[in-house]
Amino acid sequence: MSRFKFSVGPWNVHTGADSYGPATRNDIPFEEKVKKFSEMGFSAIQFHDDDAVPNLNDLNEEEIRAEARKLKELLDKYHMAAEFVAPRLWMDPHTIDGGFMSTSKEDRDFAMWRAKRSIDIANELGTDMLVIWLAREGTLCAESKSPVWATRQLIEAINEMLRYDSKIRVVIEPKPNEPIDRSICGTMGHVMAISAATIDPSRVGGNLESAHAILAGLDPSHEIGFALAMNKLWTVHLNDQNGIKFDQDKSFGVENLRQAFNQIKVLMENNYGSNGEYVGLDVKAMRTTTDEDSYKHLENSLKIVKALEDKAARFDYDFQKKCVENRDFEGLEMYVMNLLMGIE
Ligand code: 3MF
Ligand code: MG
Ligand code: MG
Repeated sequence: MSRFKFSVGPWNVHTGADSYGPATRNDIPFEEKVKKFSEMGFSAIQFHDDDAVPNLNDLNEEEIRAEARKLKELLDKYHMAAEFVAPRLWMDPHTIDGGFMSTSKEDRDFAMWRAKRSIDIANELGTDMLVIWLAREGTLCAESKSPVWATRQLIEAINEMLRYDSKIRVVIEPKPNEPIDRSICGTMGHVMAISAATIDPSRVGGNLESAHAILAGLDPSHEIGFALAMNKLWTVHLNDQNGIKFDQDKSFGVENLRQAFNQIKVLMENNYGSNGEYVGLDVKAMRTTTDEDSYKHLENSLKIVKALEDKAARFDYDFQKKCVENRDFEGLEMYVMNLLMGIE
């Protein structure tokens, strides 16, 4: 049993297509995924706007709300909540050079239209969380836009979302690069600064993804801790990543076990989840994974989270205190290795 409630996005179960090759698995219908997620013990689903309402660009505002209401009925049928809605701003021809900080006014208006529709969908699905992953917000060519202007554009865009809906909470998912070269908002520190600069910092927080922290050269457990210290860790995307390269979204803990342990430990020490927060997974199956194993990476990640919860629950804080008093960090480190690996 876990102390956490878990959430997952439908994109976690995917066909295996990547930039270099086509699908290696069959597509699974959305309702089948929801049913399976609920059987696996997830309590909430994360949505992109067009996961929730496909083809929303072709619909008017009322039609979009009506489609979202139908989705809510489907979620209710499986006793699943919606955790958040995120505008998928990186796929559209309007956003090839970014959305909120595109140099084209028409593209910026399009991005804001999608953000507002995402808020409408969130309202219909019964969640107050809008996640923004700023995929293409930054520069491909360093001289193509001023980073000062781009940063202020982002703040103003968030202000407009906050003004549009007095209850919505904007949750930024920072990432230093990919697909954009130089991101404007790469770490939790950036998220806190952006939050503080908006008209309502109490409604702007963060979503820490383990892989994104590693891509920034940081330890995800410290990024989590930093956001927790600011009371701004409103969701997480647990996964793993082998060093600073393309975003891999590996199963949680399979590359960096000690960092994974420390992520769970810091979440537990700070009672993460006590205000209704979910532990979200953002993991991808490998290209070689078969159709039958389409959900294996999620099952594995859940098992690893739970195993690390057990390890963290056994962490001996008295021993740690003694080690710290004596500055015996060699001893403390080996204690952790023993806890994780059974070696003394
Ligand atoms: C990319 C991501 C995204 C976001 C998702 C929700 C596909 O690196 O992590 O997952 O998490 O779009 O904002
Ligand atoms: Mg990612
Ligand atoms: Mg993510």
